Amino acid sequence: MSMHRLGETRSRRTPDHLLQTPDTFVWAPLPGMVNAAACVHAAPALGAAFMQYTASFEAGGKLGSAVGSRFVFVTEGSLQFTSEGHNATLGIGGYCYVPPGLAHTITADVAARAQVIEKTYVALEGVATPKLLIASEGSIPGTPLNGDDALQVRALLPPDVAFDFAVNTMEYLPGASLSMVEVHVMEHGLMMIEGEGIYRLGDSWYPVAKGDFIWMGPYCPQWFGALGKQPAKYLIYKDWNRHPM
Ligand code: UGY
Ligand code: MN
Repeated sequence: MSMHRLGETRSRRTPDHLLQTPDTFVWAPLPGMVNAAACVHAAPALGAAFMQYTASFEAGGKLGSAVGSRFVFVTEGSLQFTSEGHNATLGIGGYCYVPPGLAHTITADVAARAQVIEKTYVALEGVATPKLLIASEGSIPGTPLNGDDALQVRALLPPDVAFDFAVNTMEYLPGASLSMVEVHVMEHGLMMIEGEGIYRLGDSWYPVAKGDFIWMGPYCPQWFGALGKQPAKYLIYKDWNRHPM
């Protein structure tokens, strides 16, 4: 590390957003983890109504049990998912939604990393809890956002009101941007998984790149424009399908 970088970081925390860059990640095992560690990016301590962490596994690593429902998206290596009657290998871009209370194990035969989202499930009267879902981002067709072919959205969970959150990927060709500054009640957890760009959060503009995490609280003004020569892509969580009252 060169001396002039000491004491500096792009990470920022304000009341309505967090930019957490990899140089500031601190790792610790969560209960039940074996040969694995978590960097917790979003949790109630931050003001978030969900939890998101990067799980880093050594070969032979394992997650502990989930708090509420769990969504896992593999970014490096591969993971083995097992529950009664189900066995699946999740490669890069592979993901699973595990309903609350479903006993399961998630293990790594090789070193791996994943984004993990956990949330206390909010039931809707007369609506059954979602079932286990295992899929891969590559099998989800992209939809242009607001008719802009340079910005493709992939909804990783089906449009079913049973799900109380959404997770999408958003892929921007270099130069593509959101067509508006969004200000909305939903909060976001966002992991940059490819490329780079500029994120506006509140009244600040941040250069961001693959590996950076962002939390946006309710009503945090937000806008992104992609830079660089490769597409920029992020994985984004939002609370969804539930009444704000
Ligand atoms: O779904 C969203 O709210 C998304 N368009 N937000 C964002 O990219 N910051
Ligand atoms: Mn948004």
